[in-house]
Amino acid sequence: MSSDPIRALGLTDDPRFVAPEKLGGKSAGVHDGVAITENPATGEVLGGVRLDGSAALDRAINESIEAFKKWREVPAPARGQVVRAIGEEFRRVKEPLGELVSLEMGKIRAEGLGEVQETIDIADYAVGLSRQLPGQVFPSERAGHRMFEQWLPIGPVGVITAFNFPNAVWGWNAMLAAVCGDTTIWKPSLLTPLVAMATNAAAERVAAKMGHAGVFKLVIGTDDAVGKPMVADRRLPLISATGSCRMGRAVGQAVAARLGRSLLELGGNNAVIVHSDADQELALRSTVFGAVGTAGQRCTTTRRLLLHESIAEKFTERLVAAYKQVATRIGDPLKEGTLIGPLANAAAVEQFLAAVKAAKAQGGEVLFGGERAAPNGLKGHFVQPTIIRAPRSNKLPIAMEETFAPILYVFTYKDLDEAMAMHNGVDQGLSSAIFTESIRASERFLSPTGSGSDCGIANVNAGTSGAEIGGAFGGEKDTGGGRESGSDSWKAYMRRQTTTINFGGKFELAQGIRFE
Ligand code: UN1
Repeated sequence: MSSDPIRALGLTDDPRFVAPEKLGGKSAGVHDGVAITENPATGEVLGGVRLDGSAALDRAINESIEAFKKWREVPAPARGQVVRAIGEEFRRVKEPLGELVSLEMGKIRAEGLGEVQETIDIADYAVGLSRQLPGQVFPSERAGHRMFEQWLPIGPVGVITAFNFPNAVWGWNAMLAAVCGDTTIWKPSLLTPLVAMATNAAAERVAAKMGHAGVFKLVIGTDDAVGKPMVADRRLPLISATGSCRMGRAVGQAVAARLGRSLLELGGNNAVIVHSDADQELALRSTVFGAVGTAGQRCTTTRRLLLHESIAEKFTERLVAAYKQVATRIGDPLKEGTLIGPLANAAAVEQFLAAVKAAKAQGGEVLFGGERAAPNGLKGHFVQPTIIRAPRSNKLPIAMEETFAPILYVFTYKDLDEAMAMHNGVDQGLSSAIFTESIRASERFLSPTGSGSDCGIANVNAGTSGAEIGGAFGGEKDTGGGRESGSDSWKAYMRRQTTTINFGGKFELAQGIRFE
């Protein structure tokens, strides 16, 4: 680590920050209105953050509305220049911020830096978008009429994010919202408040310097004190939430009850199909990264592996050999050479162990891992990357669930119809991949009839995780249907207005109606 990122990012000067020595020896969690955050690799307390309550939320919403009224008056390309400067600021702090992501969340350094890069990328994307935000023009059926649509700022946006991408998922939302003319109010995970503070401060510092204070607000609090009232608040026309299906169901219902709009990016249960004719080396490397990268804590993590029966045995052997290699590289995420960091907290380890136990009880066979790990005696929340082979019947109910840990369930199929049925036979629909050299298998997977992959993301010869920002990101079914990041995801942050102008001056009705 180059330096102490908490200090380098100025967090020790933030009035909300409580130094570790002032926490009276308490461990991670919420105590007396303070969220204590730890390094999941060592269990060492990093500091505390004083929590906001519902009154602070209310104040933040009022201030955000005031900021919104001014921000929407700024021409979109000028808003883009502010986002451009924010992107530059993230370039400047990329190293300490990426290291803080590793320190507080536990992903390895390369991925921590990669996450900040994802925010920089979306900022760049948003700058270009600030000169577009294009509406369409339609031919009017009435003489002397012109019809078109325009996209307008929608208002302050509530953003709820998970611990696993504590910087970039805010970036996807906040950078697009900003060029769209919206302000954001961010409620981050209480497992990663320091990353949130540093991230929001970087954006707000730049915006304020350019005369636009208040565009980026951060409210750190519990679900009860902040999350629930935020979601229910009619002053926030859009709530964008990332997290578990359970959380999303609650958010979606609460927002729908007030007829608000929600953008949900929820759990995945992503599968890789390796067909008989696959490039096995490519499939292997992509599967290992997809399954053990970020210690299995991405919503895009590969959780199920569907192998054609003709290659299943050999491929599984190679996979186990690869896991043996990567398992020697579990450790401190900030240390050079580490490939697998810790899980988020003790509860995540318990969930991992419970899933392994359930899999065994259901006839699953642990081919590798399945236990806690303690690399170099580190006291953090480490587990072994784990491969579990489903029984011959392919019935393994635990594999229908998303366990946020590096467990890969392996199944075998006879033909592509069976593979597709297994592939689509889960509740979630985020990301998917097939490895094949055949155009038939690939087209079966991507079939334009919709009978192929039922996910929001479907890749051929590329794994399930690690999407670029340029495409729309999100999924179907219990994944929630939302799309963030690239393509036309920006439309979620604006309201559409269909406009007809009668420039001919004659009274004329559509559908040929006469009303004389
Ligand atoms: C998430 O896990 O919530 O595609 C986001 C990926 C990353 C984003 C993951 N670009 O794996």
